Amino acid sequence: MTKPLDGIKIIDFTHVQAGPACTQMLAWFGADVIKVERPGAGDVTRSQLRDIPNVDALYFTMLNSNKRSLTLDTKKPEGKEVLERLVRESDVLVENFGPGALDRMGFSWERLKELNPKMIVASVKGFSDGHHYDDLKVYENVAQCAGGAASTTGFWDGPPTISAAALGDSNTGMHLAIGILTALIGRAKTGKGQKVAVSMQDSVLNLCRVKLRDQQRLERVGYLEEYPQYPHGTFSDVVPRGGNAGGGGQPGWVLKCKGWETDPNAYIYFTVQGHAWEPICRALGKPEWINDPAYMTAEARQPHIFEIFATIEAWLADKTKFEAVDILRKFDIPCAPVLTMKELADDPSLRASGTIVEVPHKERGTYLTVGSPIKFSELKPEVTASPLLGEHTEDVLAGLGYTKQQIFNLREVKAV
Ligand code: CAO
Repeated sequence: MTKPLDGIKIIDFTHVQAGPACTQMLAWFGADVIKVERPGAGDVTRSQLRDIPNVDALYFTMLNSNKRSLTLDTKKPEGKEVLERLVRESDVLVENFGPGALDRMGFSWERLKELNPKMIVASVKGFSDGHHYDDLKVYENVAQCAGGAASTTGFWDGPPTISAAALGDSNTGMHLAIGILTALIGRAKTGKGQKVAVSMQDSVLNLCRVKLRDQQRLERVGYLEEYPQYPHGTFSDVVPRGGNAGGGGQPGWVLKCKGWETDPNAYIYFTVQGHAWEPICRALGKPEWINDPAYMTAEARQPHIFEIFATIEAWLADKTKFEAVDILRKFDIPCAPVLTMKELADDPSLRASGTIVEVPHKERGTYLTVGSPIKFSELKPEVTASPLLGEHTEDVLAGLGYTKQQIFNLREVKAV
């Protein structure tokens, strides 16, 4: 089956998570992604958090599937020459080095454009160009703090809190993938490449859009009625942390189910959707609330919202999270069990849809990973193993026209 990105050659100069998540997705969709790694070491995640000695760590294998690996020392003249040849033949170069590293290597945007005017050069940095922090190196949690996620996550009486979801890393990679695909479509019209840049701060902030909404509402009216601080608590002049509040027009909370005393994940998320009030009352055995003026409108309910949640928790006390959702779904109530990584890994629906996949690997045996979350009618992305360090060096060099002797010479000077 031909894939939409067949024929697109990508130089994957990425490491850790933000860049690799982007190029992995493009590889699933058919691009030839050549991961360029430093000889002898490679991407640092190959050896970070290893669970098997001397074997590529899951951190690496789960972010670099479907790629080829070329080892290349791009600080050596011989390595630079290889990279130049590769640039001339490729469509996209993706990088997420620290600020200025690519320029110091001799591959500025101007130089890359000179080598290949059709080249799309895509970068992830912590902060956008010209930002007063644009010299900073950035990791996930730094970005979550700089992008507004941390100040708005957690409970009001606790410190700013980091999300486990990779809002700074993989999220930025996804933004970059959209940028690259847009630039490819643009190039098909103009014949010209371009520079695509995404900062981690901007990508986090983009997902915190609703919190900037709330900041402006707060400044205008002085309170936010969907936050637990309303109506009894106090608001300052900044968006507070709202615990597990719904955050939109529908109040919601994480509620205890049977077994919560011993199982830290025996919870469901319950949403009190306005138009589902009647079914909620029926499901809870509280028909008297349906037409009670103290409960019948969203506005009337807000001052009692924690009393309502306590009533729901009393109803949940003899039901597991799965039993509860099975009852509530019949009443069309938006809710879900709080699922653990173990439950997700074993979920038959996720296995069947290809969202959780088992991948055979030359050295690890089989490992689990998250497959494409994007589903197509005409494409079923297949996930293949991440490459071993330098596994495709000879192939790639031969494809660039290097003879066996030249490859030997490159090895001798440790350029590959
Ligand atoms: N051959 C020769 N040199 C290479 C090379 C290769 N194949 N690949 C990388 N290098 C060199 C770079 O040129 C750079 O050299 P100089 O600093 O001497 O110019 C050096 O390796 C270090 O690169 P780096 O700054 O990217 O690496 P780091 O470990 O110090 O920092 C990180 C890591 C992630 C903090 C930084 O890359 C960064 O801020 N990236 C942008 C933001 C980002 O993507 N962060 C998310 C990472 S996922 O959590």
